[in-house]
Amino acid sequence: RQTKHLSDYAPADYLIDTVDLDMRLEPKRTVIHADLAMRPNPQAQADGPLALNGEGIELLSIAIDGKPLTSDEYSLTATGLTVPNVPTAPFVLSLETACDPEANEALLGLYRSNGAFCTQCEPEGFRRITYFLDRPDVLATYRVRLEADKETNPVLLSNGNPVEHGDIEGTGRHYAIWEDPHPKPSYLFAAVAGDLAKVSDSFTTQSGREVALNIYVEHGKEDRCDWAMESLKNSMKWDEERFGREYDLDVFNIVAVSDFNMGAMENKGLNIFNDKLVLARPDTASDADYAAIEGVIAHEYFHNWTGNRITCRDWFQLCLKEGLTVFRDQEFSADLRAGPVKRILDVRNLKSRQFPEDSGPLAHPVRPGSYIEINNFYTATVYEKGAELCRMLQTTLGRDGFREGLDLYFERHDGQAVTVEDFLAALSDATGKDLTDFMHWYNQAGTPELACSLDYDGQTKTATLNVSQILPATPGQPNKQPMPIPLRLGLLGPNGDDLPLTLQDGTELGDGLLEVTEREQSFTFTDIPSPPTPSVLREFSAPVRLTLNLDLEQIEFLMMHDSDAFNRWQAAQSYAAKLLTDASRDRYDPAPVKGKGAERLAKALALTANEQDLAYAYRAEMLKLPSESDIARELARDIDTDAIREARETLRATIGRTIHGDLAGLYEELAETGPYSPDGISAGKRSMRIAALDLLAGSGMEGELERAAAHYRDATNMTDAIYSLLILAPYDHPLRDEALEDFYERWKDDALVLDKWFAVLARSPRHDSVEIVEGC
Ligand code: BAL
Ligand code: ZN
Repeated sequence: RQTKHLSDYAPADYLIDTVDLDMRLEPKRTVIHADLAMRPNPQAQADGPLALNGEGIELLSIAIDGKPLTSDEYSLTATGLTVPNVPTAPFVLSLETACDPEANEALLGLYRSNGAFCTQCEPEGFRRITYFLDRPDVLATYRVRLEADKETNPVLLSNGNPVEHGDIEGTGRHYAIWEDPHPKPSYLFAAVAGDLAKVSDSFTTQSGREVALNIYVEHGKEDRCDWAMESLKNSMKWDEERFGREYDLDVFNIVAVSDFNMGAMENKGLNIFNDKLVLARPDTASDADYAAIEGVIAHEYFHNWTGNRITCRDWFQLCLKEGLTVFRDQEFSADLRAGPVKRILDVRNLKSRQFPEDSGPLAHPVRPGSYIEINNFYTATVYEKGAELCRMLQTTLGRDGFREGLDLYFERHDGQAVTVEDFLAALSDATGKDLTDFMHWYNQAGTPELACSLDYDGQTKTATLNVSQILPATPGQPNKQPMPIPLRLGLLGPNGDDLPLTLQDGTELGDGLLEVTEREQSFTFTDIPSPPTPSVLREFSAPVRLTLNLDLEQIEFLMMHDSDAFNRWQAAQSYAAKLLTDASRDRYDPAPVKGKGAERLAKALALTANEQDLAYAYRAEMLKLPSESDIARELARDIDTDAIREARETLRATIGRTIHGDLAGLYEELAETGPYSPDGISAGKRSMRIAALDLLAGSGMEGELERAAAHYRDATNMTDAIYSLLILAPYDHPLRDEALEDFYERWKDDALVLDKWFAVLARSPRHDSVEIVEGC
């Protein structure tokens, strides 16, 4: 395979305006007839051969404008079909091809999942269905006729709106015709056929159009679709309210299948999901599953505008749709649940998955300049860092400016395949903000380090924040340009309140937002009566590694007073991380995790946990210690995993014992009373109660393991069951064996739920996990 370069991009020589597909579905030999209305691309000099992509398919016939081509009028290879001479005027290319869905184990193109026909075409799967210009900048409208055995495939679905269906007399077969009026690239094509159950609802758009909503699942799973449906309706409403985006077809279909390479896929009007991201019932899915379903349903739905209506010119621009759509789904979940908690979870995810990618041998820019295999670029950098770039743009332009920019982007580029430059140009043109240097964020790999320090001058009553950005070398990029970094700052006065921020030139920073643009930069604030405590990178305003030397007392102060919820949580994490790294650097030293510092941390946590004004979900996050891998990352080298584990267990015990009364009180107070509800507030209460339970169990005090076991036994939902099981799993105790066995016996016939049991064992530090799995 050859390396592809962004700089080599050239428009396609030919365009395809309409696609008429007739798919005769058979498990072992599906025959597909395609009529492609083509013409030379006026943007290219198209007097050369027509070269189409194709893989793993058999060509049965080929004709141009109804005239069959002889074998010397075209040539075939393992990856495509070339026709040297085609008309210069518009023409119809007719192709008949065959493929074997049952033998298709790549799960790309047309394949079988649990007896149903299913497709996956992103990024380059359509070429396994027919010969095609399988690239995202060739947009066509599609008319699709599906034909299959009626008994085994009563459901026949494709993109767009249904226009016709009927039986084919005397054959036991039937057909359905779908039309998608919106031009789309081939990667958004989808077809599904099978014997599936349907759960239906409807949504009325802001302009009063009625949209039929359907979720198709395996028979017997209909009672697990309510949450996905509710999430879909919430997504449709939110996108109208927040971004003015309305749905544009008469029907929106979701199909859940068990064999699926990606989590889900945004095919126009026919999203296909891995069933674990659709199916949920209180006894089978945890709150985290509910939140994931909500987020992914939203993500795929939001692609309808960011990805489908406006798509990518080429696969180098993948972040254009993925980063922006992840950003949109993050904002959606933050609006529906405790916002700061969503931010905390997203940053945790970024730091644990994307930062290592960005500092390792596979580091690549959010928009790569070259690739060998595009399938390897569905990465945390493209998705999660890509979302952070959109967030920085929103922070820099302000929420209203960002919305105006997006409005212009949608208006200007609807129905087009565009680039990151087009996106930034729309944001810039709408707001007047020069975003030229922002392209560095898209083109330069690696996580910038932002080294900050604060100097206070008692004479002039000024405080100066010194910032330097260090841009580490990454493969192929030894030297880098400084990045524009939105840096949100607060300075806390002695009572913990934010001080007004006035720069030396008189500029008042109401929102504390600084724009760092140079390698080294200083910002001096006036009228600062006494040395302040700095709260830097509030809301995690840029995806950077911050270094700022604060002592434990300052960190504790932030932990108690910071008005920025993210940094307040960050302070609690930093405090615990400092104790844990001190205890596990070189060799295990219990002093830091048993001593005064640990007790102070415990007491500060108890105060926060009891703060009634804070959301339960947020208080729960405050109570959670950094994970063992967080500490390993913090230590960076000479990692002793046993020492880290021991340090963490000891700190957990110290906290559990020091604030035992508070934790036990909270645990009792939050006992579930009503029926299960997956909403953010109810989930937050459960999360808080489980966080308390975890510290109580970790205390090693009498009766606490029994409390965890009772929590498991009394659980009326999966959240309580699985988290108490997770708490019990490391202990060598009959209560743990009982709970594990009970869970297995209850769920051994439900693959999705049993996966959770395996995950509990996999996460347990005990050495007998493999034996247990082998024994079942
Ligand atoms: N486009 C691939 C699946 C997703 O990111 O939505
Ligand atoms: Zn996506």
